[in-house]
Amino acid sequence: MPAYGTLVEVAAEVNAEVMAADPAAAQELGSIERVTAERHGAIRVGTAEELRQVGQVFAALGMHPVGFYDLREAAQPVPVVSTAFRPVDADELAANPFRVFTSVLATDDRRFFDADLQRRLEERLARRELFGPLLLRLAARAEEAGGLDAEDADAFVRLAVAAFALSPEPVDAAWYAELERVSGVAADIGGVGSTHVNHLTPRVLDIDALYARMTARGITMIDAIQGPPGGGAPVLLRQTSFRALAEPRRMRGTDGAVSEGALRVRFGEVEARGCALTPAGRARYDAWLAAGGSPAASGARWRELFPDDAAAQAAAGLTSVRWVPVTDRARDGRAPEADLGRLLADGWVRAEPVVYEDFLPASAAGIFASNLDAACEEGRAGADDAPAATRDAAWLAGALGRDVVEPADLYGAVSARSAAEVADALGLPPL
Ligand code: OOG
Ligand code: NI
Repeated sequence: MPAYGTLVEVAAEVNAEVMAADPAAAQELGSIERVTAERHGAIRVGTAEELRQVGQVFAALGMHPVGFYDLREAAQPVPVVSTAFRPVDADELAANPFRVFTSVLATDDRRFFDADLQRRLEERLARRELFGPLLLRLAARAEEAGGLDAEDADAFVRLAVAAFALSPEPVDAAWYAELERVSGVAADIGGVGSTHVNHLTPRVLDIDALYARMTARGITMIDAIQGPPGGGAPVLLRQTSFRALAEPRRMRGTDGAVSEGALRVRFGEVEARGCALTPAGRARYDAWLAAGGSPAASGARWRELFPDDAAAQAAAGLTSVRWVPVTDRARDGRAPEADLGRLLADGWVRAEPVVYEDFLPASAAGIFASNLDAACEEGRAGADDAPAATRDAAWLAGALGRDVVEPADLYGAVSARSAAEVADALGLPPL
């Protein structure tokens, strides 16, 4: 993919420099080995059935659907709802730090598709096969048995890789163009016969430095870094990307003739991860966003909401942390009090940040939008806003045939478990 090599190279360069400056600080949110290996990809599918199948493929790899993101509600609406497949356990994530942001097309969104287009789109989607029967059988067996023998594992990986690769099959040019007129995302999903990984994001320890360096190398990045502003102890997730570049693609004309064309469907993205937030912290972030918060515009307002310092963020109950008893606390004749804020202030416990492992709907919509021609995503001229069938977290779980994990529950459980261990260690009642 054009410019991908540069992105990975610059990310490695920045990470090496941040490590050299202060290895302990650089690794507060994960070992350099993990951060270097870490990637997230993204795919898009067209139907509930395709979503169920993709859930099966990822289940074979210990990756579970976490989170529900409704990008139809974004400031720049995109006709998809999404989840992310990832390991759930902290240990498994450390060993296998991979996620796949997965979106399914909302073919019933009347702002984009009229009834006739919806019908033709759904007919085409129903006819195609993204994942063959052997791949799905191997995936189901891997999930059930917790693995496959070497030969089957090789076959599984080979078939899965092929299912997510950009297809050499010619694209029906007229159909693609018709969809593209209402939504570039719809064209990318329903205008072709297969799915593909559209980006594969490395993790970087200083995203501002990366942004500047990519620009200096002549690669045009999107206007802004998405997510919270930089500076201070990092929270949640900051992301930026460069626009999809044209790649050669065979196109089939209405006369059946195949010619060389080009499509822009794969782009480069990079991310920096920070500390997860408690529900109270997340409410602050969402309110900041809703009030028009953007990294460029409202640094000052941000600083009122989020203290710069990680300990102050934790003491204010904004960040999800793992509470750890301090074993070498100097004796001062005082007894520990049964309150986490006091224990932190009095030096009985430390607060270790819990890495935010998920995504942000507004940022995701921003990444989607930055990769579409503005004219594409306007939807259908004169479209009414007839309510679409409900596509909420329950719909997603039903389509997948699997529970969708709520990210906040995972972060809350880590904090609660560590608080219980602290209470135990210090001989205190439950905290
Ligand atoms: C997914 C865009 C969102 C992220 O990291 O939030 C995304 C897509 O374009 O399919 O990748
Ligand atoms: Ni992404």
